[in-house]
Amino acid sequence: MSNMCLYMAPGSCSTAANIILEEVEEVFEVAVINIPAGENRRPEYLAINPRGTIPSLRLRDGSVLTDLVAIAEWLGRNCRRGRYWPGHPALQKRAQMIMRHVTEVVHGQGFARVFVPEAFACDPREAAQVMEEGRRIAGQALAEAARMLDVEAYALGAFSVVDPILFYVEFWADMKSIPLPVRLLDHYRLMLKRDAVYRVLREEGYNPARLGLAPAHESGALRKNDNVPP
Ligand SMILES: N[C@@H](CCC(=O)N[C@@H](CS)C(=O)NCC(=O)O)C(=O)O
Repeated sequence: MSNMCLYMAPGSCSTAANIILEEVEEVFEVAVINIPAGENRRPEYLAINPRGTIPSLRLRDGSVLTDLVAIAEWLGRNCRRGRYWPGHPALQKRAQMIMRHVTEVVHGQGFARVFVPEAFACDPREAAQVMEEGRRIAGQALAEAARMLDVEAYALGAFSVVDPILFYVEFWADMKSIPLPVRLLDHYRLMLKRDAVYRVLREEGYNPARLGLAPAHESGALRKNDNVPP
């Protein structure tokens, strides 16, 4: 059996999968897919992931996971004796809810418009407007995400695979100067202190010392005694 292989692009949502693989201390290979050069639409990659998206994770038995949430849950459940996947069914449900909100709404509805406005605009002249709309949607969805988290520290209290998923959109918000709610800025800074996060950011070409410096956006913040959904 061969090592796992992560198909990724530096600075993309695959950063979350890269961090999780480091956190669970798996030995894995990396295949960099150059999206601007169209490598994700070539037959070789479409044979691995017919949707042409990254990340994809080839497991040791040769099967492939082609969705970030599925990758996170699989690694959480199956590596390091499941220590980064919550044991309680209510927390598992919350983990799913937060990860889906991040990938489908914050990323899929918000940041996708910021990074690939042409996918949402019929007329190229509308690109600037679509990007602005994307920033607004991302900001609002990040405020909603802040309200889904445990009040302190990591998303579910203890560190789990949910945290790197949340991290990648916090990182994008930082890159794009979209202010983070206080709760997310605290979470982002906490994540930046983790060894695995530091290593992955360096490997992907970023300087962690320059990140997390922007001030927080107050609305959407959670205080210690606010209600948290079960
Ligand atoms: N829901 C998918 C979305 C992945 C996604 O959109 N990845 C982007 C990079 S961040 C991508 O592959 N873009 C290239 C394309 O869609 O052609 C997942 O969670 O894996």
